[in-house]
Amino acid sequence: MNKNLIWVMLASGWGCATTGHAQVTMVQVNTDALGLDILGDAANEPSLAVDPTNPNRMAIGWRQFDTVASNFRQAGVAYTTNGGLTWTSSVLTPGLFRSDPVLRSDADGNFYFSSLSSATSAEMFKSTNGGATWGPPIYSFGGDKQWIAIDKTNGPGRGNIYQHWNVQFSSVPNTSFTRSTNAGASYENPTTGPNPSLKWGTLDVGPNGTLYAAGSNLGQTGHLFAWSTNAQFSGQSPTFTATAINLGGVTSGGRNLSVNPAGLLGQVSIAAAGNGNLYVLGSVDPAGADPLDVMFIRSTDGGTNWSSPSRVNNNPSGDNSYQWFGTMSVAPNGRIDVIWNDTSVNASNNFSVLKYAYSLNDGLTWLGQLTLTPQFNHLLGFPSQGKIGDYYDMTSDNFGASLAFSATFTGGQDVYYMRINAVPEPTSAGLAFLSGVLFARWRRKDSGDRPAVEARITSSPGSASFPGVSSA
Ligand SMILES: [Ca+2]
Ligand SMILES: [Ca+2]
Ligand SMILES: [Ca+2]
Repeated sequence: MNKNLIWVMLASGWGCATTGHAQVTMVQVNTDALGLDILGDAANEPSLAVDPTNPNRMAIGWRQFDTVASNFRQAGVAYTTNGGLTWTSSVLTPGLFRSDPVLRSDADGNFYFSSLSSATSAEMFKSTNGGATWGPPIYSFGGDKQWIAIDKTNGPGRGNIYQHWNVQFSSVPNTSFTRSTNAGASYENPTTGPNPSLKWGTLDVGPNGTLYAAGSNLGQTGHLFAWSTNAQFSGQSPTFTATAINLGGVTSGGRNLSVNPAGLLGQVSIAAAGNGNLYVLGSVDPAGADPLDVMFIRSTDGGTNWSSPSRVNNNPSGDNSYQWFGTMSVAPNGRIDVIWNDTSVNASNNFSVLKYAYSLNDGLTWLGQLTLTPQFNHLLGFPSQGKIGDYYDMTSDNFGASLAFSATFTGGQDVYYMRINAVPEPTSAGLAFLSGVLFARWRRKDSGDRPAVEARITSSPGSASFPGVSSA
């Protein structure tokens, strides 16, 4: 077994009716060539790209500090060809300061790596071989905090790369948006972007090619949702419409000394589901004593109307605990995955565990609430910058999720890949892959509250058996 495969665990056993289930594999990514931890470094703010044509191929980028005694950092990068069991790591443009990685794939399996090359401008790297090698940096304007999305539809915008950033930190004054319509060969002169402008947010592309964005407003007094229906058309200059949304709290800043002193407590995640639903989620400070919760809203009409905010974490409301770095991704089958760091493990809020919840009904209710890691001291191992980055990143598929996150299990800040194999509640329809067995479970129409019908498919390379359907 590879040395950096540090654990496999069952968050709870199959058959438990109340707490949900997940099988977890966790592997450290920022290691030496033997897969061993490097002492005295720091690695944080990871992002990952998954090849949709071969999900065993992934790349993760992060901020690599070779010594915690300095704020100098490079673009750490690693790739896997075996579903994350082993990773090969290096840095892009060795010796040059880089920060704020954001990685995404296009529909054909090319990877893109957005990187700040100074405080105020961004460059993009492209890999056509699953992250094994990367092309030269391509100037893409930008600024802190940039995010990217790539059109994976079969529509006119297929392959378009969109980049948005905080207008307050722009390399070109009063702009916040650019795109590439030539597969990353070049980026267009930047434009205004959403107005009002948003920050600390993310982007996604809907099934009809519409580009969506969500984030905090510039004053951090609320949140904004924005969309562009014409960014997909290369002959048109992208225009946006922006509107206020209520996420049930504000993006927090400046009051985080026990959690992430110099950093965010979370960006705003937006996801456009395959059925056209829009979901927005973030770790926000709600009214009242509770300092932070993971809050969620949805729109089923393309963003015209939004639900009331709902709280994803289910600890008692009003507890003095932080549910931070809330991150969401949606599977093609519609399952919504959410992870966050949770400080409710002690009263001082200086340790976190990684928690996981998921929804099988388009965000109406949340299952799981599973603890996926041991607790770790999130204040440990800061480089000369008092934070463990500003975000995590996750991509979902029909069987689970691939997560890139940072934690301090070794005593320093390190970046990990985690595979979360979701096992659905026995009373809910869904698919799960567990120990070589594919489980399909659904509720019989006449079964009332009794357990669901279950089918199990056991497969090995080159063969599969389907033993049929039985009542569980
Ligand atoms: Ca280390
Ligand atoms: Ca509060
Ligand atoms: Ca809370």
